[in-house]
Amino acid sequence: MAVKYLNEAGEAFAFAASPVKYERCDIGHINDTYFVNCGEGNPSYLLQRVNTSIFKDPIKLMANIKGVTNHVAKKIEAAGGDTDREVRKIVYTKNGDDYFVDPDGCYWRAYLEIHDVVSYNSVDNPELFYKSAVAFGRFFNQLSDYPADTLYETIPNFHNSVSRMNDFKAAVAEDKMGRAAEMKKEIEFALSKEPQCSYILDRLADGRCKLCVTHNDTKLNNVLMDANTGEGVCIIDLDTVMPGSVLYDFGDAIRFGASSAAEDETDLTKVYMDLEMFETYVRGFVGELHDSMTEEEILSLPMGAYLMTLETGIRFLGDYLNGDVYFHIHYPEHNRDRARNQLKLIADMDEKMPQMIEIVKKYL
Ligand code: GN1
Ligand code: MG
Repeated sequence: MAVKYLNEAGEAFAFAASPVKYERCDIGHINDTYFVNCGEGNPSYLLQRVNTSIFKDPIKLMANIKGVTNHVAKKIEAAGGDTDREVRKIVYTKNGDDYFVDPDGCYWRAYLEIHDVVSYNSVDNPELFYKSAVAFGRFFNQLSDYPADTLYETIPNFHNSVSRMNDFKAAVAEDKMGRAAEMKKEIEFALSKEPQCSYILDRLADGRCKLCVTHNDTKLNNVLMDANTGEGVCIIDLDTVMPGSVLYDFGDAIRFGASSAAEDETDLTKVYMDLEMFETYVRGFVGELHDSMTEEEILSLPMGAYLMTLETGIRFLGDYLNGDVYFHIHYPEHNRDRARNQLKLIADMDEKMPQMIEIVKKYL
């Protein structure tokens, strides 16, 4: 069922023509997203209702996105690229605003849709995964001179694994839905990883790792790839661009794309860290960023992958315990299954950590 005021929102934006069809996109876990068709011969668009229980200040959120996309567009222009294709292009309302507020107070925004691209929820082709690593590395480079202090923190402590663990412990203690007993084994396993949680924060605090502008949500499906050549075209989902560590961006990409299975695969025998994919990503990512990364950052890449997986695992599990209030779910036990999947990946990385470290050493 379409969300309320979808049509009103569609009419509010300065599209080339009135929308003729809306199609819901079910990939993201947070916002409500629609593809907007404006009829034969017209561009198509993406219309999103922002989840303001998560992004509390949508005006500042859009200010971030405007700043970041303008900055990236200048880099693309300077390189002779296509700014309609290689960066998200904000579409303004007929009043010239970058968002529309519906009568219920919900915030909507729109982007120009990009054609002849695909995005993947999983890949088994190392070459494609390599290209996604190059694309995220390039994006990171494009933002390396972005004034980080002008960025609003859209979700405070987003990749602070220590505070994520504390939130998880609170969810376990509260056990709002009475689901903790069923998840006892998983909860104990997750809690046993608490000592590792400060690994990145410790290194940011003493300067072994640097604070940079990062994307913070580098899932494979957040890079649009050319449908013919497979080259990375555009990095999307800029809601969490904030100061962070390169380990966050590397780590999140690995937990999603170097896993042998989808994030919600329930047959856990199919879920493991694919070391060939891991190395492929290291090659692409470090290849782009070698000059801007410290030796400690390169050596810490495996722990980046480990902590981003742990974080996502305890966020899914915490949300299951809290009654599924954060992530969109497609069936009642979806968060439980996602959590089990991420924790299986952690258990596998516990075994493969020595090999992961050997791999990154080759790229120092
Ligand atoms: C959410 O909405 P989406 O799918 O881009 C989440 C990420 C998680 C991811 C897990 C703002 O991202 O942090 O890693 O789900 N985004 C937010 O798939 O919480
Ligand atoms: Mg997102």
